[in-house]
Amino acid sequence: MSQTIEFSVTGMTCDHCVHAVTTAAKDVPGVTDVKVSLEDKKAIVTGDAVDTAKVIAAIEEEGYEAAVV
Ligand code: 9UX
Repeated sequence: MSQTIEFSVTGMTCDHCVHAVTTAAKDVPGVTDVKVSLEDKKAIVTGDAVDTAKVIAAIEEEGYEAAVV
């Protein structure tokens, strides 16, 4: 079943940051869609059986802080 998970993401200051976070989250198994908002400091991740810890780890590997909202 498809799920949508909201993450807070801190440290993004430009569109390149948004792109880095988006591509990192999209590489996590099960993720089908990622919408990152620089203004809201959020990442909305959609997918099936998504491991939230893996999403957070992928985002933090890029140098940003993430947490499930
Ligand atoms: Mo967003 Mo950066 O730039 O070095 S990717 S601030």
